[in-house]
Amino acid sequence: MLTNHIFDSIKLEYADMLDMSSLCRVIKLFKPDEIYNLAAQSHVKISFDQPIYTSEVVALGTLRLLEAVKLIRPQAKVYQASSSEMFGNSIDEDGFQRETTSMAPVSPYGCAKVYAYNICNNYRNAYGLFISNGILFNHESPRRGINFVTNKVAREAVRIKLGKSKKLTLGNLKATRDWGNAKDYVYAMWLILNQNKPSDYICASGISKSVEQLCEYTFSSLNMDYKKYVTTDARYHRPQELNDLKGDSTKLLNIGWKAKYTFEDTIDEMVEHWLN
Ligand code: F7E
Repeated sequence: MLTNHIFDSIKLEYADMLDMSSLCRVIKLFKPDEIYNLAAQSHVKISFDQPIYTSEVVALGTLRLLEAVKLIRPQAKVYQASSSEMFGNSIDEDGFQRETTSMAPVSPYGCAKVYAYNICNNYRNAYGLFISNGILFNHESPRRGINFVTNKVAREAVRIKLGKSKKLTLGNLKATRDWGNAKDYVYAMWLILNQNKPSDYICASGISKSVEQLCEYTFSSLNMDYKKYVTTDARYHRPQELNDLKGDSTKLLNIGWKAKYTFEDTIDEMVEHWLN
């Protein structure tokens, strides 16, 4: 298991974003100084199939957490996992999304994240709580679920290489994403919360690649031509697609963040994981 190494150093408790009393219970129990809200139904395509559940967890779940913090532990700092999905197809003239880019989400998940982002800013301003939004673009690692495109491609390319599978079926190959490494982005979360004042920050690599380019790199790293194996099927298409993402992290770079890993490092790490 990828997470076994950490179980001796952490204490787990049950709680649920749908159950405010459970959030109150763990906050009373641990009296945390820092709270990182990464809880979500985070799969964009699934959010079209389960829009109400997604919104309950992502949007109202965040509000339940903020209410619990306000009532029980107002001195805690709160990190909110905001998402590049909030921008939808809104792009600045130079091709980037940044903190000032307007938000026009194109999925129930994106809409719910916009609500969560807005209620965080509202609670920061109305009640003086220390709440910061990290607006993170796609960040990947071998721990990524295999129904997200990077790990789906890495896993299936390795299975094809090993003769365990014959083809990889995907949806939209033309969409572009700004893919970074989860380790760099988790450091950003900590850095964002450890500033003197709460604020909102973009975290992105600033480099955008298409799903097709992801396939090309992954298969060629295993000495294969993706064109021989990759097919597409409408069942993996979304009712509305977010076409292009590329983030400008200038504000985060100015407080000392710097990515250590490239897109290629990250995909290599995922391929290596499946090979092992
Ligand atoms: O899709 C296309 C798909 O599901 C990336 C979440 O962490 O990042 C993630 O959301 C792209 C899309 O991630 C398949 O249409 C093609 O254009 O890996 P994904 P996502 O939707 O960008 C944001 C920042 C979040 O906040 C989310 O929680 O790849 N694509 N074919 C496919 N995607 C999937 N999953 N499967 C395919 O077969």
